[in-house]
Amino acid sequence: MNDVLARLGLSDLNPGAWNGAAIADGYDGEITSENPATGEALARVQLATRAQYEAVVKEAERAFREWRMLPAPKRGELVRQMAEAFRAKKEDLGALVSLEVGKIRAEGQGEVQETIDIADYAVGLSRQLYGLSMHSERSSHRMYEQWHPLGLVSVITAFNFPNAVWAWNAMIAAVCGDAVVWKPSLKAPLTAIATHRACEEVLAKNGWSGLFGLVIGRDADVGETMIRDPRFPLVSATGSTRMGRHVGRVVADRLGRSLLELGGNNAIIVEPSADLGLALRGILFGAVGTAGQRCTTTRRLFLHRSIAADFTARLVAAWKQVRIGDPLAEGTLVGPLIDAGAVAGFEHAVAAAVAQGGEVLVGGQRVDRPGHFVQPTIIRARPEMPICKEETFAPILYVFEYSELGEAIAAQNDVAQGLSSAIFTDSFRSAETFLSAAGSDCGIANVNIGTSGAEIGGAFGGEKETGGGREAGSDSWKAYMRRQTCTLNWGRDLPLAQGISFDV
Ligand code: UN1
Repeated sequence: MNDVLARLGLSDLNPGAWNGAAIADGYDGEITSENPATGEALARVQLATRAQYEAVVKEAERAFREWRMLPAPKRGELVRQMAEAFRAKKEDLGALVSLEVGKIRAEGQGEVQETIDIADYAVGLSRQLYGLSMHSERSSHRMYEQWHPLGLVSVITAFNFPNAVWAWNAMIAAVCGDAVVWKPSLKAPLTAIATHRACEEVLAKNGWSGLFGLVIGRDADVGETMIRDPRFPLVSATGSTRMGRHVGRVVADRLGRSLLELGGNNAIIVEPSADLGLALRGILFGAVGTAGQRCTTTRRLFLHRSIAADFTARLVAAWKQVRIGDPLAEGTLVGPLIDAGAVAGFEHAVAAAVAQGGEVLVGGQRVDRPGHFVQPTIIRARPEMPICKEETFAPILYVFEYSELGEAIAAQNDVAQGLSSAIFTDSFRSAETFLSAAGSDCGIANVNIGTSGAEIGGAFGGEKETGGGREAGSDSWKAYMRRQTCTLNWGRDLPLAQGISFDV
């Protein structure tokens, strides 16, 4: 077994249900986690049964009843220790992310750094869960609102951020006083177990357990049970729009809350005034980074007609230099896609683009080596082509020309998704137009920065089919708490609001 896995406490065969310790009571088949760069098996995981799911949730309920009464800054102290644990394990955990989902070393390490950042952020937040106080219209009355822990939070994550997206939710939920049950992607179960264990060591050292449950199981079984389970007032799900639409419906039907972070179809507009060197770097990281498998990946590029030909040639030259290969090797910029299905999705999209009138300028092929590698691809296209309106989780960039900024913004917005967007310009007027209410309709809008790689301090998420949820920084914490409006009468009368008199 790989040393990294062993150091993180993983075995050849790992249980799939955890709440503190593993819950060893049968299993429902097993899966093998493979390295997408080589196709080699890393380790196996036993899938959780419904009985194990039940045990994990029961334990989370028990933990919640105590955790919610621990003062928030004390909860923050445990999260501070978790941040320290992630710092100590950053190298190994980042390497495991690279091994399991194929991120290059810098991005695997960067993902764990994102977890450390949100944990640090949550520590400070634990002293800032502020409610407002209002002036009552009644004399000798005081009115204010307070935020209480919400309860059990279910977190469903995708393969592409197998560590940080859980942390966005769990670190915030923990300081808010909630217990969390995590259902990770079956494509990244080992990272989930290692992440869970890092936090559990901290909890155990402090005499706590049960706060973070982990259930690795099938969508149709454990996943369905979880989203229907009324013990979860909040379901936070990251993944495809198709998945989110289903989760949203099911949770809405029981009047639960869902926090959805779904597909993106992110665009960059490049104006003639832009610093084109800067734009090139932003587009390269956005379109090629993580092999095009971020929800913030740049998928569409609008180039002003006056710069399109020259700038496209520069892009193509840069794309040709990108080193594809072993994600952990020095100098690699592009690792593999997650699996054979993703490669088929890439090939389908390239074929569809060509059939719809697109022209492949560079890339377009799978790479002939073991693992699931494809070439970063640029396709000259028209924004209205149906394939350009879809999110394909692969490094394909569709390039368009435009004449007027208004036309580019309208076309950028003319897709179902609304996650991230950017403009490269040195024109103050263009930047402000892009950021105005009539500008980008996305949850994230950047100027002279690409679409991906957001910091945790801002609220992360998007509009339309992206699902409307906001995670990570700003006031996203409010989704994990329940608001209570309290009015106190310290007088000797009972005046009624709205001046109503109601006496016998
Ligand atoms: C995702 O792809 O689901 O902004 C999250 C970014 C990262 C998070 C991406 N900080 O690209």
